[in-house]
Amino acid sequence: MPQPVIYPKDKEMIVKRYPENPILTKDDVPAAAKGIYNSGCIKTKDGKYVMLCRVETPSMKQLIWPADSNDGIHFTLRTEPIKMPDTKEFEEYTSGMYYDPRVTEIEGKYYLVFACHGKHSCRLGLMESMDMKKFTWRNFISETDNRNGVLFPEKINGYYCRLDRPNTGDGTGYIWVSYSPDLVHWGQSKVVAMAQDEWGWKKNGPGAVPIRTDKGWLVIFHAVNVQCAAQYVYHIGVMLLDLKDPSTIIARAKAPILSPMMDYELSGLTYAVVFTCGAVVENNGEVKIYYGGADTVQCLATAKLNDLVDACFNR
Ligand code: BMA
Repeated sequence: MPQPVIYPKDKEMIVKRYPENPILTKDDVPAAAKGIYNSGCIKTKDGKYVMLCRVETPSMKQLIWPADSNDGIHFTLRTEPIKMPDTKEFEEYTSGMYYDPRVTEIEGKYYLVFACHGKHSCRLGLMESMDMKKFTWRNFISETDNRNGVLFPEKINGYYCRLDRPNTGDGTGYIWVSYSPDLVHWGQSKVVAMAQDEWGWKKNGPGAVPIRTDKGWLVIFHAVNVQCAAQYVYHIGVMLLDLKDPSTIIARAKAPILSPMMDYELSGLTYAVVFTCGAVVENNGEVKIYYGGADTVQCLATAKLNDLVDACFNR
């Protein structure tokens, strides 16, 4: 039996929480809300940040509500959430629950992938935008019982490529990859990463938009371990996927890079959750990781891109 890894102190906290976390709370929403969390975020072509906030209403519906920022830290919510289509098809598959949006820029256009929940469980929906101001619905991109969809920022071998997390029959779920020529038809699906033995984790799923590095696609993901009394705890981890074949893991950190520890991560609508849907890489190599705390508040942490890549091999 191999000995457990002993981590040196300097590897302990490569991710630094923003000292004034949370950066958004329900009080920042211009309407009654129970929480604001698990928001996607992108730095747009003009250097501004747009966050797509998951806002939970008092009746536990979920809205996607854009917010703007000049510095990636201080965000102001717009006056209204994104309007979803008023169609029979939408009514059939959703019940006012749209959540965990990820936003990817591909060839100058922005694409939003998010969970759409309704009487048939949960599917992935796709919207697009040229300017992050006007959003247009495109289509559903998965069957039922699939969440955490995220598009890669470029085509791979000529195809759009997405990670997601279909549920399995036994209550676990893990990361898969699929390809599409047109963002309508999807296939060539393969398993990417099952739950990790070392952590005894129950399930995992994609988080932020994959980041291209010279060592592979850096994926910042979430993973769940189960404590006593069947309590799920959500952590954040990192792995590197092959640039040309993202179903191949090059390296995966053996320990989480962020685990719930602060009050705002431990206590809220759900106990002990850190959950990311977005990250922004700055020119100086800093990565801003946006994450939800306890399914209640929106938080920020930062790390150096090199440290995150290094953690995949050494943590
Ligand atoms: C997952 C997702 C997330 C949520 C997490 C913890 O299954 O639904 O939106 O943050 O559970 O409750």
